[in-house]
Amino acid sequence: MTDKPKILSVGGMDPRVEEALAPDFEVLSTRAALLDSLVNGHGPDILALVTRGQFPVNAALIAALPKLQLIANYGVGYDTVDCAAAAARRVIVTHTPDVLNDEMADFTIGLMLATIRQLPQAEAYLRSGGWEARGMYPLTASLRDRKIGIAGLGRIGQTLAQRLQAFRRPVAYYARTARPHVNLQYFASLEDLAEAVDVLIVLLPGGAATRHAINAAVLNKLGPNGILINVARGSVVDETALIAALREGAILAAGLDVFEDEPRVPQALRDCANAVLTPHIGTGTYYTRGLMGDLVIANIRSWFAGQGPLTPVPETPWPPPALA
Ligand code: 8YV
Repeated sequence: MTDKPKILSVGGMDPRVEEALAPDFEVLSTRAALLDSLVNGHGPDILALVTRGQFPVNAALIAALPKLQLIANYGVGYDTVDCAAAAARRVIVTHTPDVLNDEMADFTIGLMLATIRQLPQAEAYLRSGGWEARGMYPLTASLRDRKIGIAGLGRIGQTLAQRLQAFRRPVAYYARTARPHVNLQYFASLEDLAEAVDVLIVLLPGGAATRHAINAAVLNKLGPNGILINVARGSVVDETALIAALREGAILAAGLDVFEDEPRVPQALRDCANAVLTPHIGTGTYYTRGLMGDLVIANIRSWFAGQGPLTPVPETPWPPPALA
């Protein structure tokens, strides 16, 4: 027995986070398969939960933890956490904003250039002996004659937009409302943005409100010369429509770091030679995952020191609104 506060860790948390918490907390670590037995055994004692978004923290799980006070999400996107259920119980949800903006902006530019210039395909050509056997790699598309659109101009989108200035290409954006201090062309509709640009970079948050926001109509507007880059959430893009668009040439190419049913990526998408596919590695560096882990730990420590959360999500503000 221990009197340390109990924390439930779901979905393969960064071990560094669990190790850092271990001296002061009893960390019950689980993957989905063991969750039921852990919740049955410890549910009434669990005060906090850490998650990295690979397993849903839904209303049923929140209900099974009657003393839950805090859900600390290791990631800026928290679409797998049912924030409405948390808010109804006055459970605070935290995430890891800002510390990953630079990494995500760097990665997005890398994926965009790799997709436009076909870097993975060209490398595979060399490795397989194609250069010697068949000669120079075919010419590719260029960023030089393209206009770039950003769908979603939050923290990462704004950091990316700053980086893109160095590329001396026009940049436009879509957001639900125009950002007052942003000096970029604004579109109030995704279809209109897609029609106006040649590269469409998706940075919209996941969740019900944005599910399949990038659909066949948007892809058709992007057009046969268009390139789609998605580093946000797989749910934002209608993957079936995207596969059809890639196959039929309705768009030119796609660079994808996120997928609808991770880690499962449809064979039909893997078969698309005009897609560059990476396994959700946008923030996946020692440096940035370290900063994200530090922020998860700092939120938990601050909370249990009675000082409130450091980075709560807007749906569970701190201090909480007065009860009606
Ligand atoms: C993941 C992410 O959280 O921050 C986000 O929203 O998608 C990523 O950083 C990361 O893969 C940890 O699982």
